[in-house]
Amino acid sequence: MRAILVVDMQEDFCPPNGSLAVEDGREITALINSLLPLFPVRLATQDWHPTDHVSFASNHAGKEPFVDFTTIINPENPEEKIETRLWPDHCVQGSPGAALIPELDTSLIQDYVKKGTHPQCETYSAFCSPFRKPRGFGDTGLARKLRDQGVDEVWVVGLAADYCVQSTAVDAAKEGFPTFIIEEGTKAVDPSEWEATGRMAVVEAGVKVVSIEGEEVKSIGWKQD
Ligand code: VGL
Ligand code: ZN
Repeated sequence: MRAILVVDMQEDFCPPNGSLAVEDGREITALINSLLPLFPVRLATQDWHPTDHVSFASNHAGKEPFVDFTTIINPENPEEKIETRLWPDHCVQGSPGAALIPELDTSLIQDYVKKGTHPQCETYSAFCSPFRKPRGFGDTGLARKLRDQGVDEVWVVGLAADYCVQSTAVDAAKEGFPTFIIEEGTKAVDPSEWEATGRMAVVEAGVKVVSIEGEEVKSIGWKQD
């Protein structure tokens, strides 16, 4: 059974008002809506942060969003530390910026996954935190949810290509699902970096990055009109 994960199509990631707007982020929505009916399992994710979230530059005196980093520590193993980028406040739980954009056809979405809810942990992936020693802190239950529904193939679209789409797709592949990203169904925070390194990292993890015009999408029944 095929699943589509629509990642973080939220106001804060979209122009014109998003605090962390991805250029042209809204423009992929029509394509996503047209893809949804091709998948029996259709889930949407939401970045869903408390106000004291560790990824907000505003919670670190003297630090700037986009350029500065902070260190997060695995609550289950203080020796594991990860440097993570700081952002403007975004996707605060229950705020207008955390809402899914109204253009997304949510009548076709069956279930929602919220991530980034732990104040001290950045979580780009819709599966779990980036900690690996041990792996699994902040498990959202997504892998289990997919398996319980008999999913055996995962397709990922949404925002942003170089952060949550990338991490979600890599984790889906690590969970053992054949995994695809549809290139035209995503946009990057930093498109040049995505071209230069992100796409390759994803492919190295076993994810197939495919074009809407390619054979793979044709084979699941998509027809251009
Ligand atoms: C994301 C930056 C911070 C994303 C989430 O959805 O790609 N990016 N939080
Ligand atoms: Zn976030």
